[in-house]
Amino acid sequence: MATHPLVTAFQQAGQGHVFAHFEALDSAQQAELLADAAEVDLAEIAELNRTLVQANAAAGVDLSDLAPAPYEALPKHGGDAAAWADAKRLGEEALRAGRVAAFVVAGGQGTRLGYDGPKGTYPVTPILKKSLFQVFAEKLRAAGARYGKPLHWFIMTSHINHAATEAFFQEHKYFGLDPEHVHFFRQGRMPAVGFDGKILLEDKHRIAMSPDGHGGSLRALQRSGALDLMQREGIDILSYFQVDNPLVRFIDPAFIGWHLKTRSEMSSKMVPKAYAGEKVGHFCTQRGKTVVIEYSDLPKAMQEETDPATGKLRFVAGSIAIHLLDREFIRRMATGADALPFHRADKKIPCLDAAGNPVKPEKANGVKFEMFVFDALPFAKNPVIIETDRADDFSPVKNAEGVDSPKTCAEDQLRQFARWARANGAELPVDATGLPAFAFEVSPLFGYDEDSFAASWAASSPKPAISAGAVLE
Ligand code: UD2
Repeated sequence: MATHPLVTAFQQAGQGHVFAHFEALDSAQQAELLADAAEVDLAEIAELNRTLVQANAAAGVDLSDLAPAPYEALPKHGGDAAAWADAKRLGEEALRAGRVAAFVVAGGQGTRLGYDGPKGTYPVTPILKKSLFQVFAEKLRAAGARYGKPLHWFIMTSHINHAATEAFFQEHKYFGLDPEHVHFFRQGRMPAVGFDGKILLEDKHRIAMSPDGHGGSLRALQRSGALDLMQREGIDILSYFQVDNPLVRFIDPAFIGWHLKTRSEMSSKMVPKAYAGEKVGHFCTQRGKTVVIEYSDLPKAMQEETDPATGKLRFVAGSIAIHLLDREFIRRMATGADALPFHRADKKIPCLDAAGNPVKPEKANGVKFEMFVFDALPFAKNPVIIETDRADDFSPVKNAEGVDSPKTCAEDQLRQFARWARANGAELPVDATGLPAFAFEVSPLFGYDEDSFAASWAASSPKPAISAGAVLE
């Protein structure tokens, strides 16, 4: 039998071992291995081996000439109230014109949470235990009704959770959304390599592949036809958020307005870091460009550095992974000369040894390659960063216990509900942190932000009773 061209290509690239067991596989397995192999860009892997694997992790991230990035402060912190009001008006106009779509990256594996299943299916609300996906879906429905334009929603999954994610939406009838407006697509994958640059096998018929990072979303948006769909529908702004954060205001008129009025191609929200070592990216400038330096890459001394005049943290602007991206900017990043760099992550990767026996490594034995979406910022024209209130935008579920856990997230939701209710005159006892004395829940369909809550509250007669276990719908 003639050698398959992929086998030849792998041999020529010094990766022939991938097919070491090929002859012993049955035809279905051979087809599986060939399909995996077809996904691998050998030239890209050779380049990454040269620049990231052989160059060693010590090559690291460029920290030269870093300075804190400027941002638009909230009016209560000295920002220009008239400019914020103007931005909000512009954003509302764009929403009424149907120019905005939502985009959640949900390809991650939720390993830290120890939850088996797509993370978006995780129950988060305090009383009804609605899933993350349901919370987002209802926010979207409510915003569509508010602005008189149903919104499109793009959901990026990975190979591991794609089918389960789609099934979850079908089972729940898309949470009342029009299925024609909900679009699932898979992100790309990258093979893992050993420290010697050799592609690792997960099994004799399987390459050890993993998701290519949330930065892979830019390529995947192009490849899946999402950008073309946006273009046909007259949508030019994509609102990007992460699946783990039910508080996120992904339909935020002021943010959209800032993006529009500064003619920004990619905009971001920041919160002042809660403490020096908080695990968020840091917005910085570097030789005239905006960059995000991940917490793991910024030396502790810089994370802790304070401004001598104010005593406050110098690199204070934390990235909470909420962005707006222009459609054509995404297309340029996905297809043009500008491309996101890959980051190296050393991991324990179960694989086969040279003899074909399974290995369960105790320490890191190889490298995974991932792209980060915020690495698009230095390529964007006029990137703008705006401040947001953490309490209004950010309380992720990442860990089973402790910080950023289901418990802290449920409490932050309760604080938000209580804040909205009290601002509209409800009598509700809260403690010094704003946490109400009992649990209740506000459906996003009643209110998903301050304004929508206030509108529903004003329209309610009599006013909803808020007591333990109450649900405002
Ligand atoms: C991310 C940011 C961090 C901060 C924080 C806020 C990075 C590297 N760090 O940290 O700066 O903003 O979030 O919560 O982004 N995902 C995919 N495909 C992948 C990998 C991830 O869709 O291949 C999704 C994942 O489903 C989740 C999001 O990206 O929605 C973030 O992933 P993470 O939990 O790995 O990010 P984390 O907490 O390290």
